Amino acid sequence: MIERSKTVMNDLVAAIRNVMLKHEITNEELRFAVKYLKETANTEFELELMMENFFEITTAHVTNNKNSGSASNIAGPFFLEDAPDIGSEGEIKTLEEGEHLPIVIRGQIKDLAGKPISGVKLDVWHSTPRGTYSGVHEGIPSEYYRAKLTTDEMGYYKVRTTKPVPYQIPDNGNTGRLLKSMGRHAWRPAHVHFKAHKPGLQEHITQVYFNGEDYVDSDCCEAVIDELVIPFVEENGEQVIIKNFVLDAA
Ligand code: MBD
Ligand code: FE
Repeated sequence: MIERSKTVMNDLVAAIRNVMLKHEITNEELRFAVKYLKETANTEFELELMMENFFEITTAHVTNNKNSGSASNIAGPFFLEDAPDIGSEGEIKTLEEGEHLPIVIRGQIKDLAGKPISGVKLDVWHSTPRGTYSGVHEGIPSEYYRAKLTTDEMGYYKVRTTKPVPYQIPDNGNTGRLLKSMGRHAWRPAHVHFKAHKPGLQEHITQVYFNGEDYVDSDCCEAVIDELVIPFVEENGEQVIIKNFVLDAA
């Protein structure tokens, strides 16, 4: 731990000092930054959001550089334990009100040797058709828009739900304001989150994005990875996203 800190923190301080010198940061600007960070930390969820927005994708890239399975991606702030268990195939509870497009997400989970893996617990969660998250934002109980699947004996899973929409990070908070001051917007493209785990395998956190949609090329979290941008295919009149997984060993 101390060795790690010696290496990393000395580098980090040096990197920040280089930026300060390059841009001739004044003491007033340093004080402003400290005040901004303090305010961020004193606002519930805001420091977490800021760090996830700017740096979580980098830890995903570190993981992906070491692994040979499918690409990991950021978790974001809205995973909840204890989503409804629906077996290998089922429906996510959705609210039928308003505009919503029914979709199917299905796929197969294999190990690095190409062998299907049964009994993988696969959490799936995503926004409502209004761009909010259940159990987090007002008015949607947590058993909606989330489910825990378990792959069948051939590693398959299949879930019916509604299509999520782009998500806007609160633009009146310190993360949204910082993004704006950087000339960037606070939107994420529509996405579906996944977390796969089974003893003996690495826990795998990822997302999928939809081919050709808004903000896929300008995600405020810069988290879109080509491999995770998936086209809809039509199967029996249904709009289907096929997301397969290859999981690395623990
Ligand atoms: C989200 O839904 C999300 O996925 C991330 C990474 C950040 C904020 C909201
Ligand atoms: Fe999200």
